[in-house]
Amino acid sequence: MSQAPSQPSAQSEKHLRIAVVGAGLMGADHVIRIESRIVGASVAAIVEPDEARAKSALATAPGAKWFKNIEDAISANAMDAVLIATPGQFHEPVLIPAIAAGLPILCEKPLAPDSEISMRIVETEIAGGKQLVQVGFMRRFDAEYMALRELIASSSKGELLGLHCKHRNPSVPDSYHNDMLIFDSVVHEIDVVRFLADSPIKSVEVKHFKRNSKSPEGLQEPILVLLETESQVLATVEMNVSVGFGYQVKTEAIFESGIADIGRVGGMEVAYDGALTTQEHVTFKTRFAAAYDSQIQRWVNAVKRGTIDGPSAWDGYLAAAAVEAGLEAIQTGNKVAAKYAAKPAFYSAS
Ligand code: ISE
Repeated sequence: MSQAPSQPSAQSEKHLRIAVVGAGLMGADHVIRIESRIVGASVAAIVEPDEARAKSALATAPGAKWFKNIEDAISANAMDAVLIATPGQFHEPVLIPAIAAGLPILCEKPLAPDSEISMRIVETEIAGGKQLVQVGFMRRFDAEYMALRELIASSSKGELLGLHCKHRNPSVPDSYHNDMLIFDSVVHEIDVVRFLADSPIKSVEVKHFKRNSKSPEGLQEPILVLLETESQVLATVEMNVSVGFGYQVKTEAIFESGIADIGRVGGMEVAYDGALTTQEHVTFKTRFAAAYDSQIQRWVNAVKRGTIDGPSAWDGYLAAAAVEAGLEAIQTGNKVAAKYAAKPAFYSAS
């Protein structure tokens, strides 16, 4: 019997009006992304107290209105969903009113600076009775990370034994300090190692390589971070933020009967004058551009279905709790066990 083609629901046809909160480096990039590459959504509001930043973002989103704070944007009913792209310490004051208003939210990593604030966000979401928050751990949307996750889950090369992660930035601003190595940068590995190994981070230990004299004053790096999962997978993380030459994120997975390598991306290869050169990324904005696109498109589609499609507020809490262990580890030199609250039943399906 032939079936009539299924009609797109009114929900899926709906155009999503997004408020982007924070028009700094990441927020400005997301505004351009939503306006030029995301289907079914546009930027309806820029929430940014700084006028110069707001104006420059508005120039790339002509249909958007400018608000200085989230409360004004909510009162004006300016959006259907919120993308928070401010630094982590400014997330809670935006998340709480947005959750209270029942708005779906994509919140850039980290969810919050520590586990206590993250737990408050989790509790607010639970009190509202609906999962509204997705955390922007974009690596989970990178095609190679996804393929590696599938390879690990298939057990086709045997059990996963360990991971070697390399996270290199060309440089960091003078405002970047030692703790940021953990809560701003290694937090990505904290989430993605748990995602790949499908097991929570059990402990964190930090060692220092010989200091790079090119690092900003006071910054003790590169560092070697050892993450051990509850399933006993050991991950080594080289966190190196003054490499100068480019931006690299690579992972090698060690299996019982094989090795897999991801992140050997690069641009055009040129053979010339006795040398083979490949263009390297210099920023996460290009290295993970496709992952950001996919993350936001899938989030937009999920919001229209009334759900999320990616790491939850609970994943954000778990990362914050492991970051705390990492901060103690970098400050004391000890191996520190991560402490987690019990998972609320509210998140049991995710
Ligand atoms: C930055 O905040 C990011 O999230 C980047 O992905 C990371 O590579 C960088 O180290 C962080 O500072």
